[in-house]
Amino acid sequence: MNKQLDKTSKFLSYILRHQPEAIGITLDANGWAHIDILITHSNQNGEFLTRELIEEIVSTSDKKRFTISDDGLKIRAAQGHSTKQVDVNHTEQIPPEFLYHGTATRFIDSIKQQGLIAGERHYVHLSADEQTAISVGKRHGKPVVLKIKALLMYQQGFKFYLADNGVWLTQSVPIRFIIKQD
Ligand code: HQG
Repeated sequence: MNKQLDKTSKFLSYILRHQPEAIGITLDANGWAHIDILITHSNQNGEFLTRELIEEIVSTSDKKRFTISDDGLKIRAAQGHSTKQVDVNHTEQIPPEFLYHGTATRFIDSIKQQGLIAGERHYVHLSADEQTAISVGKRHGKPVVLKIKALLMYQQGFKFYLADNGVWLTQSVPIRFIIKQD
């Protein structure tokens, strides 16, 4: 992804996940923003944005971060929200036996005490493969992959959701379901 696309993608993540009010827009309960309003308000706030730029970001995003609605009028972040404006109706799904969470070594002591917590975001993020978890963990420091007994959690009443882009979400992961990978 080139520099302009990367910068605009980060801007869209910021607006659609965390601070829509920064450019004076609101998201609906499912996280959707009207593309026309998003473009107008972005440009009014000094952030260059066009329909073409949005479409290029959506189609080239490595993690498929954004979804455009079927009618082409709206856009939302697939997952990762912290804004209280939204409560995305993610698809509830039975997870595979194991899912993976990438974190950094510096968080391990705290995770051993508390389990995995969502923190600022609405959910703990999990992936179906270890490689993705390693790259997520690297964002925070030296990566560690935690293997999560997801199916057992589900069988014990924990809910799992699959976001539009394949990221698995759950509210928290108690310590007893975490296996540390070496
Ligand atoms: C850690 C990216 C201490 C947790 C990725 C993580 C993902 C604890 C950090 C998405 C803890 C939160 C989300 C505890 C959890 N004590 N630390 N009890 N429980 N943590 O960024 O999962 O590139 O909010 O391990 O691909 O890293 O932005 O979550 O290290 O899908 O599109 O607290 O963001 O996508 O960090 O990443 P984050 P995350 P994008």
